[in-house]
Amino acid sequence: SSGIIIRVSGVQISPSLPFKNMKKISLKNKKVFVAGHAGLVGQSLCKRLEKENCKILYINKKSLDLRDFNKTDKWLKLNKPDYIFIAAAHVGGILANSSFPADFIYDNLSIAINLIHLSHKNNIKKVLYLGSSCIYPKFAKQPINEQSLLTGPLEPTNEWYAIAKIAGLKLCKAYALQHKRNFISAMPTNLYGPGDNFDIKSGHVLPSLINKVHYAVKHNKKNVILWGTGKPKREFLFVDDLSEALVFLMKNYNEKEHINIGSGIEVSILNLAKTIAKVIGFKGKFIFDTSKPDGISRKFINSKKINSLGWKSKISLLKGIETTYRFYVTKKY
Ligand code: GFB
Repeated sequence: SSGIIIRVSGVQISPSLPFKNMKKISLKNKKVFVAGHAGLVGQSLCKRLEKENCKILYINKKSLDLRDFNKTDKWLKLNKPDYIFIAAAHVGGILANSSFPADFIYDNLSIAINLIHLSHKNNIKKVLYLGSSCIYPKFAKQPINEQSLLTGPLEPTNEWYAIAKIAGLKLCKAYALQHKRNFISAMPTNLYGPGDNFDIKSGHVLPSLINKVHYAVKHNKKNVILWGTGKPKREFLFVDDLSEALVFLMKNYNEKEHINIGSGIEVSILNLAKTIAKVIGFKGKFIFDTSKPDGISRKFINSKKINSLGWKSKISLLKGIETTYRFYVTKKY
């Protein structure tokens, strides 16, 4: 074979392969199903996949309920995708998560069970399942590495969603172990971008604050209410950076262990609010509603593994918020 072989304690490592099992695939002319194409991740991913010259398959929620096993099976048999990105999920901010525990656990478990089992049944070549950084224990050592999974109790405000996401990544691993399936999973940190849910009640902090601050500027309000104390920290990743990572992993990553996708950009909620105020031009004050939960105090993930494979986030928080705000105002991206 070509290339130099280094022998370390009897194990052969080729320097051209940054990690074991590296088997590059091409998406060119392949049928790629983006489950959840209309969501924050799905919209950005479909746009990114256009560069791959693949055939993107998608289906509206109203036409196919992914929680329905038989209908999903029928659709997969008819459309025969080669690859699947599972970006479909029931998502929401801290209040939605704590108000609708049954919906969050049932919907996300059903989507994961159906799509992963049916991908096996229908011989899908490779699946990439999307988790979330809330799967990690509340008191995990920061920055949180992949091995911290299931080493302690979860954050109560999102444990229902987290349990479903943990089940999803374990399903991928189980089918990889038992049936040699190339089903991989990725754990992104808090995401944002155009196409987000800007609703004040159900949205995540960043789009909700864009909505609130924009409203305050428009109506000459002096104050904007922040939930909790403003002290918790979050790591924010712009969704187009995530899409780059997802395509990269689909092409290059074949390990059974899940992999973190973070930006390294961590800010307190108050500083996030100040950055949003700067972008929108809000000169008023932030006041705190401490009857609302803070959630986890910090969840900064360790992205050394994906960084060492060659992916890094590129978009700064300021640039990402500007792009997201432009979308919020113009609906154009
Ligand atoms: O983004 P967020 O709703 O969810 O809230 P999590 C992050 C932080 O922002 C919390 C505070 O400390 C909130 O109290 N916050 C301040 C606000 N003002 C607001 C506001 O107007 N709206 C919102 N939504 N928050 C989610 C999980 O947790 O993270 C999901 O619920 C998922 O399961 C997602 O994992 C990535 O970051 O706390």
